[in-house]
Amino acid sequence: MSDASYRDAIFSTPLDRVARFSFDERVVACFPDMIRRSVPGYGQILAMLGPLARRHLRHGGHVYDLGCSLGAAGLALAGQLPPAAFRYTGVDLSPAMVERAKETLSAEHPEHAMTVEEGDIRHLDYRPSGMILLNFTLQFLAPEDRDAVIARLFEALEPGGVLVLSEKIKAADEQDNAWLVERYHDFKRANGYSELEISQKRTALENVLVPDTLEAHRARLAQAGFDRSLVWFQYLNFASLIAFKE
Ligand code: GEK
Repeated sequence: MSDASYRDAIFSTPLDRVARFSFDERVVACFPDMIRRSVPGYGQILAMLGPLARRHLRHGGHVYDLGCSLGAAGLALAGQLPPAAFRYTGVDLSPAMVERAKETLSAEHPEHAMTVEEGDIRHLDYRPSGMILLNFTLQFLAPEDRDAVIARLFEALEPGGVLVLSEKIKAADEQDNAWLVERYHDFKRANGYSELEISQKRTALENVLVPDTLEAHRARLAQAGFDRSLVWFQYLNFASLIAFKE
């Protein structure tokens, strides 16, 4: 990804008051490093977006990337598909993310039709789209807002369209969940995060990132009208689903 990427040390010093996690300039600067070291399977999920688009998006179809951050999904698609294959709209609430995503996409893939807009995915005026990506974004919305967003995405999808939904998840069984969370912390330790960083980030994300179970996700997708959904990827407590609109 971008060469202007710094190592994530946001939670490496004791903070008097642990800051609530937000997507500000400080996070943007180290975002590629942070997400790679803290989201198991992030790279594998991005790597499958091209093949999924090739299979499910008509030639020249439109792709929404909601909560696009620095446009990593757009970069992955443009790296795998020719310019005429798709049109991309990234949307993010954070002005700092949008600015950097625009710069990166136009610098790396000037031939591809890719735009990035600042916006709140809860209130967007959605255009018809053939593929919608929610890559680790729904989890940051308040739980009471999630049903309505998924229902609106179902409406925006063209027949034959797909929604790719990647999320941090919670296991329904408490013991299973504890095991997954502990192994996830092992994953972070193995990726160089200290005990202090792990515990401070955990506190900062409390009430900001509230995970659902896979069962809750699938029930929500069905409720919104999706004919079929399945989990196509899972690594510890991180999973990606694909939902089909027939
Ligand atoms: C990736 N998809 O690299 N509207 C728009 N954006 C929002 C909203 C909202 N209501 N709430 C949060 N965001 C990316 C990774 S990161 C995941 C997604 C993470 C944005 C927020 O500003 C941030 O950029 C993104 O959702 C979540 O493939 O940091 O773990």
